[in-house]
Amino acid sequence: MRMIKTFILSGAALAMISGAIVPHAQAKTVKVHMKAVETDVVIDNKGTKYPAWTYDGGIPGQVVRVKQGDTVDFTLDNPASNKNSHSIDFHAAEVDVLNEFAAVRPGHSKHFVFTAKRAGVYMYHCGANPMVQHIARGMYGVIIVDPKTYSKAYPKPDREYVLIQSQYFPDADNYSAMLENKGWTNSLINGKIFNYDPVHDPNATKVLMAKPGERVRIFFVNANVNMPVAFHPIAGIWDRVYVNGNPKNVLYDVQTYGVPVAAASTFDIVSPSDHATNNAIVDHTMSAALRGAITVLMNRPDADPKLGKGDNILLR
Ligand SMILES: [Cu+2]
Repeated sequence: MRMIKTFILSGAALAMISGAIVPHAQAKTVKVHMKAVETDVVIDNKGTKYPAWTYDGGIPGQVVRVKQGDTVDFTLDNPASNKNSHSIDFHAAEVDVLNEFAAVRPGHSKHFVFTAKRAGVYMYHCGANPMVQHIARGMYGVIIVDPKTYSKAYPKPDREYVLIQSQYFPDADNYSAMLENKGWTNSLINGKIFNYDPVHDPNATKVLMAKPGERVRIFFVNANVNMPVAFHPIAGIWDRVYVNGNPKNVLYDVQTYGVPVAAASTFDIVSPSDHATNNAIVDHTMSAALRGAITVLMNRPDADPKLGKGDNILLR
């Protein structure tokens, strides 16, 4: 009896302690709101405009981030000012394609709830007809479902960045060309050609930064409509690749990892700690790399301390 009492007491004490020291141990409900916006956006570093379809007016849409077990309470508004129906398809949701993911007509809204049961990094996108055009014109983003805790297999990184790649079709109305994979002229990274590459585009002003030796974690989404990605860090080696972003699916010491269309994975890179270096993170598929899919990661002691931290992981 005495032993049972002690056991119960220590159980309660443990629960209290673990509640205090393990952040986000309890599942939450996270409200997410998006608005479909048909608008011109700038798709390169010199200001070229493109008639995009977007979530909330930008490409890509907002980063949605929850913990494994959290519930997402989601609303999509499609204002009456839009010409087209739009929808959302969260790859992290296990629901009914004909219900939750159904198209929403202009002037209507859609609300649904799902629980993010499986840790990982997932694409979301518009699935309204014709889907190829809704994705190619910019309606995509990422939902990160963090595992409940960090671990030896999935250590806490020093910096985090989101990179989402897509194909750019300047002829925005020609969806049959998109289906045939014809007429794409460039690759976009987070919505812009050579977004973070001042080496190949003198108009580029942004790069990713870290300090030498830091563990940099990249959440990568292939939002191309037809092209797989050969994801490679030039002058580096992926220390770990988490397939689909799940800590259970870990690969070590990988040069290039293939990311199919509509897939996402998580990539850790650790640069030499004793001197400054640079990496060029590319889709090694030449038709993509040389037309926009190169991102510079600078590893230097004076790296901007704000980059790759907190909400600053998708650099706009
Ligand atoms: Cu759409």
